[in-house]
Amino acid sequence: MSQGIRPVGGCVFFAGPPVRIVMIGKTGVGKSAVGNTIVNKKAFISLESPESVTAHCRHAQLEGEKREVHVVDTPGILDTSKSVEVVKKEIIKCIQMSTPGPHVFLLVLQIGRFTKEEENCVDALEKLFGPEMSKYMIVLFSHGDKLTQQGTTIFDYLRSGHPKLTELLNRCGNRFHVFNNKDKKNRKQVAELIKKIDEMVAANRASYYSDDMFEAVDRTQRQPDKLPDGTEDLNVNVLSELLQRIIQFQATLSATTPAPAAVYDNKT
Ligand SMILES: Nc1nc2c(ncn2[C@@H]2O[C@H](COP(=O)(O)OP(=O)(O)OP(=O)(O)O)[C@@H](O)[C@H]2O)c(=O)[nH]1
Ligand SMILES: [Mg+2]
Repeated sequence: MSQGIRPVGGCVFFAGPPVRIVMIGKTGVGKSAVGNTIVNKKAFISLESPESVTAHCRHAQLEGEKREVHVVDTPGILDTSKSVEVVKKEIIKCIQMSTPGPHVFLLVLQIGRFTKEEENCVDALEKLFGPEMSKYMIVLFSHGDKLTQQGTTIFDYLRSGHPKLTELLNRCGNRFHVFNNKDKKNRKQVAELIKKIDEMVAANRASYYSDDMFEAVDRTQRQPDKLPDGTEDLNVNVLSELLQRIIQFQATLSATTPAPAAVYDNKT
């Protein structure tokens, strides 16, 4: 076997540089479960609940592997019910926990569920994190077991799916992956995800995601004791830029897609 490659749980897990993953998605889609599957332990609380389970960003790391894989779990910021203040605090924490910047944003969608907010979420997320963000996004479908139960494939699901879902995938460079978070022993699904992340990172010239605001927040937030709130040292301009971005982000999420233009009969 070549150096740096070794079998894990019956599959091949590639050694390589550290990878930082940030999970994004609506409440209840399975973000924390995806994080647990990646780090191979119960690092994040994952529960069936109509309420938000994850209230604050958390970090966990894959252990016992040659490769450093960091995961940042976030609350459901795609829910428009979250206040600007809550989103602000969590975005600051998320930036700090993924410093100097994430290699990938995993946009978690649940098989069988696609909401209005999710339709607009790439545009919205670009307003929040910056226009380059979609180059660093991979769509991660949770509940892959539903496909197996229905005897169908992800390709059938996407073909027969909402046109807006196809559009969303296009915006993310058609990068997607499926997880069955109930199949804990399946490390192959994780190895395949890491491979897709590596391919995307290579296409992004080995860089991680950052932008001016990200860097500004990161610079002032390096000290771990700043975690609980973390806004006190932020430059007023950076804070006001962040607030503006969150307002635009939420407005885009809740915007309804314009109906096709009405056809007027001008014969009268
Ligand atoms: N069958 C099945 N259930 C899943 C899968 N992924 C997640 N779930 C379940 O979905 C429910 C919600 O999962 P969470 O991980 O808590 O979802 P979340 O997105 O972190 O939710 P919030 O923290 O509230 O935003 C839990 O009961 C999970 O067990 C999956 O792949 N298959
Ligand atoms: Mg959660």
